Amino acid sequence: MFANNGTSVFTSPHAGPSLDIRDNVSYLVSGAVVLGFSALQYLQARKLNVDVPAVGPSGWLTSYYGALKYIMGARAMLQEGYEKYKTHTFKVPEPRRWLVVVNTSELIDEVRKAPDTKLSFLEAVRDSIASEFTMGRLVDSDTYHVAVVRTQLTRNIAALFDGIKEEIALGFDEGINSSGSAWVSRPALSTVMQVVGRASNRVFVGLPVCRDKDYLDINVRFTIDVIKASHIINLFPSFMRRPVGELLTSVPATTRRALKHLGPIIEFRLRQEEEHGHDWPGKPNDTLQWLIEEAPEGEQRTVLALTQRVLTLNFAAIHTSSMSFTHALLHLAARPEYIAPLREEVEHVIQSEGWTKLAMQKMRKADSFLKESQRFTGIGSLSMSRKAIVGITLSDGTFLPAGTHVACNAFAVHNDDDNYEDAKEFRPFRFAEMRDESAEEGTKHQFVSTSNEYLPFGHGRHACPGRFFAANELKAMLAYIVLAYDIKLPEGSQRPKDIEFAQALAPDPKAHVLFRRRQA
Ligand code: HEM
Ligand SMILES: *[C@@H]1O[C@H](CO)[C@@H](O)[C@H](O)[C@H]1NC(C)=O
Ligand SMILES: *[C@@H]1O[C@H](CO)[C@@H](O)[C@H](O)[C@H]1NC(C)=O
Ligand SMILES: CC(=O)N[C@H]1CO[C@H](CO)[C@@H](O)[C@@H]1O
Repeated sequence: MFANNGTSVFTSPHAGPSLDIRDNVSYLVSGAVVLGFSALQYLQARKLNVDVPAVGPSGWLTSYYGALKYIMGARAMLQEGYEKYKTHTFKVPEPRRWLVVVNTSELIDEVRKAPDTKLSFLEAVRDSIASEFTMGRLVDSDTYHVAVVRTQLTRNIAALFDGIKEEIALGFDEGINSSGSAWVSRPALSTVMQVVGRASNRVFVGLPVCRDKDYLDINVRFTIDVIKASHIINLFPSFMRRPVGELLTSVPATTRRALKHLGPIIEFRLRQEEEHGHDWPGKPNDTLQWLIEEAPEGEQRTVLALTQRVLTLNFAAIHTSSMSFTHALLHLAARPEYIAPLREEVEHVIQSEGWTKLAMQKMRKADSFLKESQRFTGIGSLSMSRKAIVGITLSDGTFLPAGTHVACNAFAVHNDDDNYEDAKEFRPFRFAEMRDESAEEGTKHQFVSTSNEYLPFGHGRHACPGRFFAANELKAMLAYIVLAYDIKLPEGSQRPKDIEFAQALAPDPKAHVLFRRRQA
């Protein structure tokens, strides 16, 4: 049906002035075809039903109204399910499918412990972001970067800390760009995103590219490209997804832009290794280098594969860390009484330890502040999304047919008074207080520790491998801000309402914070 018009259905957006009636007709025809296909996809996906109570309307058609409600207010529906079906598993209507949500601690354990051959992390990712076509086949088929983040990156945080700190200080100073004692108003999220982008890429790819505006812009954009692309790709049946991904999304163009920056660097490093062997002189200490060294021989050791893998790391790191930090920054600006105790701790620790990883470890109040912020306003209301590969029966008797998506009710678990005293209150130092109780509690309530009651980084086998890096980076950011700046919200305003979109909870991207060089 596309044949008579060749590829012009796809390429005509770039064809410029030659747009004519025929193009318009082909737009209409292809639009109708897409609609037809996507309607089929949607209706079929909903046919896979799980026999547990539903939150919201559960009729085959009315559940689509439920899905709309879910997109605009997932937290309320997740809380409703949590309260209504105390010990039960329940389901909520995502636009494309029913999502089964488990509540009890035992069931969270079951999800955490289930092998990937039964409840698959990767298959859930594939269904949500179409990774084969967005991250690329090479990254999708071999996720060795996860091990590189877990081991090499985590082990080298101390060695790389000076660079991280330098990037954070320069990033904030340039982004805030205040002079004298004047307050300046800056958009919180985009200011933070620049800092996170620079600091993360200092350890991903090093200087000077980690400061390149275009390179940073590409990496910030890539995440958005991928999410948008996945919505488009997922409208189509499997056999059309590759061409759709290539022709109708901006992922290929963004990847090409990234290749311009990383291509020459990767080529140089591959050549050095060929000529001088494994320990070539001047070999950098960064994630790209570890990725090169760990890459299986063959197509993974190519410029394209390595570039796509660096983009994938940025996908996992930048928006997550930036949104998490912005949530915390807005909490702090709204509650200036917590600036003094944080400052006192940071000054004290830096005085004895300098700007080091060890110092970050000793900043318990800062650690607690960031942890509480993620408990109170995590960036996702769900955690540990998995897809059942085979039919499995949970210990509460729930049968999940093969293909079912299941997740844990992070938001509700975090807001349960049984799990946290006065759970509905933001108490920034609650974890520091718990840690002071005993040595065991001391490790249990660190920012990076996960549990059935603390799910922002997931829990178990797939718990975020980047969280050790993220915790150090975010703490250094918080420490730098309180040491170098005074902050507050614009006069007379409150912490802007967070933005909910399905399970995502983002700080308002328009929210501004006022900064000035620290006065006292
Ligand atoms: C505050 C910032 C971050 C948050 C809230 C976060 C959260 C998460 C969550 C919830 C998961 C899925 C866990 C599961 O389903 O069990 C995950 C996985 C992952 N994260 Fe993070 N993350 C953050 C920062 C980072 C950073 C900085 C990196 C890289 C340096 C990173 C790399 C990854 C990777 C590679 C995975 C996939 C793990 C796997 O395939 O097993 N994340 N993250
Ligand atoms: C890289 O870091 C390790 C420690 O993690 C250190 O031993 C090594 O000397 C560093 N190499 C370079 C080139 O800085
Ligand atoms: C920083 O502020 C000064 C004036 O206060 C302005 O001239 C300059 O363009 C700003 N720099 C950036 C990068 O925005
Ligand atoms: C809010 C709520 O009722 N949560 C329940 C989730 O399931 C556990 C285990 O059955 C209950 O103890 C919680 O009360």
